[in-house]
Amino acid sequence: MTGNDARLAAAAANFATDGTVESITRYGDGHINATYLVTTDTNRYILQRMNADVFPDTAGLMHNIELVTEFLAQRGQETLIIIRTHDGATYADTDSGAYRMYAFIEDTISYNLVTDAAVFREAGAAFGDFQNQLADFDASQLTETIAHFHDTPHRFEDFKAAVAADPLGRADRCREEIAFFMDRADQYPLIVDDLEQGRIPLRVTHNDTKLNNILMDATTHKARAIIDLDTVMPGSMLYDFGDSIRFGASTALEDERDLHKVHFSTDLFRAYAEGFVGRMRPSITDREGELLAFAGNMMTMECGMRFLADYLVGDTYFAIRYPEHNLVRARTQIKLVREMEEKAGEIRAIVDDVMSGGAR
Ligand code: ADP
Ligand code: GN1
Ligand code: MG
Repeated sequence: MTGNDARLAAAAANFATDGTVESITRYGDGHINATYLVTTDTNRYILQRMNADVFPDTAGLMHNIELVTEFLAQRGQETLIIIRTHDGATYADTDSGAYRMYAFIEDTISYNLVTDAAVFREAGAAFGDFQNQLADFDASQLTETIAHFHDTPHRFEDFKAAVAADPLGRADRCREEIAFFMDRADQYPLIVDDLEQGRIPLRVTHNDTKLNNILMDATTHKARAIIDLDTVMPGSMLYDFGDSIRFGASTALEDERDLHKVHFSTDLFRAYAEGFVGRMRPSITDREGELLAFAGNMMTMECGMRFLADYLVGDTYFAIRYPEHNLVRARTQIKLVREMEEKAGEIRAIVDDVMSGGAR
């Protein structure tokens, strides 16, 4: 047993699992938490070492998740099930960090790439349902787990600071990519300003709606549960719509190195919009409807500048598998934004059609 195995075994032992732990292995493709599959002789669980740099207020974070999962479960929605510690706590503080455990949601798949538009339409419907379900959740109960999470102008300030500091001398290798984000500075306030001025409503949103944060039934391909509830906070539905589009309306993985494979698919955009708007149409305001066509651009620019900033400062935020990983990710985001810009007219026409009830 390695030191790490021993630490994980000790962490898992805090939780009230059924059966005897047989194995603990690394699991999934999240960029933030360290996720493990725990197998006992009778059951399976997810063990996560929470990222304390990203989420410093562990208690606040877990309280949010407790409230949101209870609220969803009461409405009959399958959701994350928190496995408590032997002391009844929602997480365990150990020498090697704070851990939590969830029941493993069996017989599901999560996708890193959309291979079938129907899956993406289903994801849209599930995230639409999520917002509808949380419409009467009292948002004042929620802790803001990451301040300014989708405040794009704020993200841009961080990005400029990273460029200015350039602690590893990496900026020279990505002047074009840096210029891409500098050139679009006038676009960043669009959604946050509307929220601040009350032109669009503040809702309870997921804020991290990439496709691998939703589990689909392995047999029926219907959405089962929305996971990764760490960033459920007050926000705009445009964040949730836009972030799903950023990740799922691409023809390639988020970290595809061959940019010839990376395209923005208007067919996939339409599929997601049909699913999401199909569930939310009655509550979408005129202004939200107008901004839907731009939400994907905004969230993709924001995520792209976050990846590039992280590359510049030495990869302190997103987990990487090789030194240029964050730069590769930033480049796919740039390619997607360029194509969204080229296809803006078509995207707008799809939104108008879907908003007026059109579906193919
Ligand atoms: P991160 O914040 O690092 O993205 P996630 O909470 O999204 O971490 O978990 C990472 C991955 O682990 C998910 O994309 C999913 O594949 C898997 N996963 C997480 N929780 C569960 C669960 N309860 N049941 C099954 N799979 C899960
Ligand atoms: C992170 O946690 P994960 O891997 O689902 C990040 C998102 C980014 C995403 C990019 C808390 O999501 O904001 O959009 O990576 N989550 C956090 O893939 O920063
Ligand atoms: Mg995740």
